[in-house]
Amino acid sequence: MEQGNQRSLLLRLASLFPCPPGLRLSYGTAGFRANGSLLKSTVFRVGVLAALRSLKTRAAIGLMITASHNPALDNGVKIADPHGGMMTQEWEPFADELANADSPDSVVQLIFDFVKKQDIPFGQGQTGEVILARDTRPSGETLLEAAKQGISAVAGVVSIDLGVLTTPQLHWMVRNKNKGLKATEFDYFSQLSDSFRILMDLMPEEAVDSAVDEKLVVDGSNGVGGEKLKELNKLLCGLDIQVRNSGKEGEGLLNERVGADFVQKEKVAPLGFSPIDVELRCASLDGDADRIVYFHVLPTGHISLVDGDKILSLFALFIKEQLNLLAGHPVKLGVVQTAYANGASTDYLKKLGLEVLFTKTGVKYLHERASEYDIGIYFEANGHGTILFSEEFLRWLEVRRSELASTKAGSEEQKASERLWAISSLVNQATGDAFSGLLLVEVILQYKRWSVKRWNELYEDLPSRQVKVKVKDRNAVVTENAETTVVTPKGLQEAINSEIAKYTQGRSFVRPSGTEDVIRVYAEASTQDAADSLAQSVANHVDFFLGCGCTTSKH
Ligand code: G16
Repeated sequence: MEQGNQRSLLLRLASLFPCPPGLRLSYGTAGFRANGSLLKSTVFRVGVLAALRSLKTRAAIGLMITASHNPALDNGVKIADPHGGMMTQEWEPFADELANADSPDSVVQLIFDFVKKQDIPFGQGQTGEVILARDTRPSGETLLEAAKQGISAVAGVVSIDLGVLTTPQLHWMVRNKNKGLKATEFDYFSQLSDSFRILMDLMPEEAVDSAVDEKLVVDGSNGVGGEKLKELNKLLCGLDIQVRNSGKEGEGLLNERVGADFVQKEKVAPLGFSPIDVELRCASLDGDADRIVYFHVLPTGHISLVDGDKILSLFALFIKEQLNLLAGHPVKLGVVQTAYANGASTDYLKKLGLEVLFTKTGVKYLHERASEYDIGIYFEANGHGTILFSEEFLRWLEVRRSELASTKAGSEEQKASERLWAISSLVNQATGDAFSGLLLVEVILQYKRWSVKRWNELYEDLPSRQVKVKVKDRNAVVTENAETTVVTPKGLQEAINSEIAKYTQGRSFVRPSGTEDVIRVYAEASTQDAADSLAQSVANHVDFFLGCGCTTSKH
């Protein structure tokens, strides 16, 4: 298409999606998020951006409509790059400018300037492809249509609408498609269930004979995860998952007192779970099924939470055990956490002899650091994480597997090589995935014949509390040192330090959320009362420094 025609097509379509007056958005921790009714122009523009990214990378790009753990009326949009991970951070400033441009003319001008700067083969006969999906939010369908319009505004790029998917499914499909591998939803379910079966088949006999006698029940957060998990369950051998809060009519609202975010932050059982469930092994997904936490219900109705840190610890322990059985390769194994990681988990991982790195909040940061290892395990305490295997390590493992299959078949060493291979195929290599995380947890608990209670005893969490503070401008808080030190406003960090000093084992930090319009406060101390009180005093300082006299709410 000629440049003049391309310009007028963009202008015409951009004019159909005016930006609501005063709307200012930032790409944030995981894409743009706001009330769904405000997002049509943003999603249209992100559609254009995804199409340009496809032209630039000459590969398929993913576009997901979701606001994950946010309330049902919110929505959001994020982009998956060709490798299946989050969009390169280099394009985030352009995404921000584009989303906030105040007129169709400025949208078009920004696009043409960016195309020139990035040397994107735009209007030169180059073709591209954007794969779209959405979660179950009421505004999802309309926003997906806006994204398609944005993609259609870029000549040569087509959209492929995959309808309702979990976020990790879409990331997995983008990665597989660009690697020339099978990439349908059925392929996704098959890969997970096949590798799960291989791991179950490699189970030591004593473990098979004494299966853990707890039923697994999963809270689907009334989102996309519940129904999809039921589909996966049909293909599983050796595990039967019951799903509650699957989002069917009458079961409640998306993320409303249910789901991984609620359970992890509030430390209470989701709706639909009660003391009669004491004998069950329970897990919660979040709204788009990229996070998972476990818990078990206590007779008092409280829960004992097994968060992302404990999932990370379980995975690290098991991978290390398998590597110890496998001679011949100095494997660089490392773990990545954020400041939210419970101090006790970091101590535990270090005692296991592991290198522990810290990054800012956001899987895009953790994923990047974890990919520097042969095997890199990353998890946020909120249950978002995965295990990454480097291509080089997998090449080595493939050779070693076949050597061991012919020289030491049936040995523990040979089985360890097969287990690691199966784990690399089970665990989503593109992003954190509640389903693959759940299946690996289930395998390991079965290998070890551990109940959730026994797993929880790996180490004792330091009591902690999270609160959020509504302020006038959350961007007024700037942090450094992986979000553990406030740089501005001046004086706030000193105030936090003086509170921390009052508590045994006290630790606290504050940061602006990238998905909600709040400042998050985290505190840890030697007792729950002390952690609660530290969190509250720090929240009061935040309120004072950022001065809006607004409410502070739990979690
Ligand atoms: C997203 C990110 C996570 C992050 C979470 C909360 O999760 O992918 O890495 O931990 O937001 O971020 P913040 O504290 O900045 O609001 P999700 O599951 O909501 O997509």
